[in-house]
Amino acid sequence: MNELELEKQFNERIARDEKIEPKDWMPEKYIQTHIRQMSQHAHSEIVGMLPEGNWITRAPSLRRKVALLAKVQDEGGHGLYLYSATETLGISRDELINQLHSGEAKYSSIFNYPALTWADMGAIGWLVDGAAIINQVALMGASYGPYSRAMVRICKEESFHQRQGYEILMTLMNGTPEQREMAQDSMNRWWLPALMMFGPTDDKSPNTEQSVKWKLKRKTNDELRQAFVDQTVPQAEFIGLTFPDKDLKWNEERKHYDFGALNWDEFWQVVKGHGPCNKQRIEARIKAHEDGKWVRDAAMAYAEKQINEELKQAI
Ligand code: BYC
Repeated sequence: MNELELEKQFNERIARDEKIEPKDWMPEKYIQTHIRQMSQHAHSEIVGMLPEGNWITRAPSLRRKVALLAKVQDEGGHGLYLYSATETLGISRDELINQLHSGEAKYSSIFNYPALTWADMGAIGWLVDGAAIINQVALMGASYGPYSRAMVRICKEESFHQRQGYEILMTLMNGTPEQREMAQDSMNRWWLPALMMFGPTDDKSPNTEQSVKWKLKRKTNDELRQAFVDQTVPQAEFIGLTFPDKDLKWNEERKHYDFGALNWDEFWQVVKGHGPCNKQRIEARIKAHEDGKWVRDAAMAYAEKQINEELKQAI
């Protein structure tokens, strides 16, 4: 079968909502686009462990510490499923990690902002994981089987993360005036960066059109952003938090909330490496990778020993 016929069959399978599996024929651009998005997603999970990881030793109670520890470990697990799923497209883990460390691969802009107070653990769980869930629930319907299946488990875990974040903020909002102020300050700093997690507006998003056709993206950046705003406003109002956006209001005609323009210059600065924490995040990842070399070496030496022993027994 020639390339054109293969591509026609492939597009028909996508149209029928069939999952594409690792050994199936895929157009080269489908492979490269998936490697780009899935590895960016994996890197985001791994770099995303850093802002919260920094607060584990400062959690205000044993219960909070246990929950935060479990959450950060879950994010590490999500990164690992996603790296494995990306490897099924023919790229090695080493190559993926090198792309992150060299700055060639992106990771979510949101993790380049600092986590300054305990309330930020609430805002990250509620807003950042909340934004991630909106996107990832849609991605459960993605056409590439390993990506779509990874999302099912990831979404279950993210919903616990979101609730633990919301509960932290609810507790602070029921506390002293200083605690309420801390929660509001956190909301003021994380709300707009969380909205920018969904990426540029649709008219400025070069990848959306093709990714929607391939069912890599099931919704556009603006559709997801709007769904997130609509879901989050009543939750904030319920615990008494306000939004740092004077244009945020219900639009009866659209049956959605309107919201103000986002600062896209800031977004691109952060994406290009000039956010408040980009340098320290990458340095922390490189150090962790170097510090972990002995573990990888030991695992490889053990695997080699097992293979040699099996070979000896077979002879
Ligand atoms: N940050 O054409 P567009 C988590 C880039 S982690 C940085 O719209 P696309 C968690 C984009 O890559 C969950 N870069 O792109 C973990 C593209 O550049 P390239 C993270 C961004 O791919 C720990 C360019 O801008 N979730 O939950 O169609 C603790 C043009 O954009 C961003 C995912 O990764 C950004 N925010 O759409 C707590 C979800 N936005 O690559 C929580 C999977 C855009 O062409 N990813 N760019 O050079 C996606 O759904 C899509 O990749 C995006 C962007 C919606 C993010």
